[in-house]
Amino acid sequence: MTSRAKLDPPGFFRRIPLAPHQMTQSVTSVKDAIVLCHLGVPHISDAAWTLTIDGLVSRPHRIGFSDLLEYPKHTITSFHECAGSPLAPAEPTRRVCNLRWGGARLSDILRVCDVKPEARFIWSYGADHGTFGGVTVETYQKDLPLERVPEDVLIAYEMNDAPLPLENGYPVRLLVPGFYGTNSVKWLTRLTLADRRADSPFTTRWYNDSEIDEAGGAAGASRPVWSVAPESVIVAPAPGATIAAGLDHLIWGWAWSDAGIARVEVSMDEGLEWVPAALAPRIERAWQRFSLTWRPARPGAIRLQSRAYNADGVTQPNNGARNAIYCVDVTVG
Ligand SMILES: Nc1nc2c(c(=O)[nH]1)N[C@H]1C(S)=C(S)[C@@H](COP(=O)(O)O)O[C@H]1N2
Ligand SMILES: [Mo]
Repeated sequence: MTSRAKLDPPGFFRRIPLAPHQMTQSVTSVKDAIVLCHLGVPHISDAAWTLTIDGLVSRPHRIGFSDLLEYPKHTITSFHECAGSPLAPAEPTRRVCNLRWGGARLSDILRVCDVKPEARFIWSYGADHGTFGGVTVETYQKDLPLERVPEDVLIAYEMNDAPLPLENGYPVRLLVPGFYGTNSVKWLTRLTLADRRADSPFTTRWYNDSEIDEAGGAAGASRPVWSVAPESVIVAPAPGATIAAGLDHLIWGWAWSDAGIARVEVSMDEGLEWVPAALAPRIERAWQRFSLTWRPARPGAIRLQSRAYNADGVTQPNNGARNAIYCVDVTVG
């Protein structure tokens, strides 16, 4: 970019169209997808867009949109989850959707650049600029471990088989499936190979979780907000629903994590007893449907909860974390 992209609208902007009980579609429609912009929405045409790849590479590159289309196109269905506000990182927000992404594989592009052996991270830069949280930046910048790239990182130009909407990164964004949305830099203009993490406020000051030691205190170390931890939401019944005692009801929802989900349990008694739910297999990196038939015996107020486990047995905490157990209060009438 020789000149800075115009922002319209400028400044922080988000749209979260669906609450969990409205997430009834397996693949979320584009109009219902989450939108999160820290600095505003830059307008760049595909003709003007370029991507510079530099840093620890033997052959730095600059490619245009038509060059990008020359690479084989890959599609992947993946959940897409915002980590929540970096100013309130432990607050659960359930800003999530599940989309079909299309683009070139970053590994195919990097092969041409000949990455040097000492490279360990990729720094990614967006065309947006401005002020967030009282800090003014020239670009939205993130990083990711290089070892993650061969798996399925995309330089994406499609969402649900159509060009990316402007707000979601048109014409081109990074997509790191399995990582929190914050890492998938929109309006991508530059990738720099490096031997250390980036020192942007979005990689140092924000989007790092404090490690908790065994006594429950902060251990001083921090962990980048990269890999998505196990999480689940109940779609039905909806909060506040009144359901009939003595009849069968379907409790169902979605579960996801970076490594997929191995099992989901549901509680109907404030967590005293946890009942295993049926769980659909993971397809690509999509969220997984869980369901359970429940016949409430007596009238009264009931709290339903779901908790998902990955294959290593890691599950959701009761509270105090962005992936805390989700609860739905219903009335059995
Ligand atoms: N350039 C740029 N990329 C960005 C952001 C941003 O503000 N600027 N927001 C990030 C955050 S916090 C999230 S959750 C996702 C949201 O992507 P979406 O708006 O397409 O849903 O984009 C990420 N990529
Ligand atoms: Mo986010």
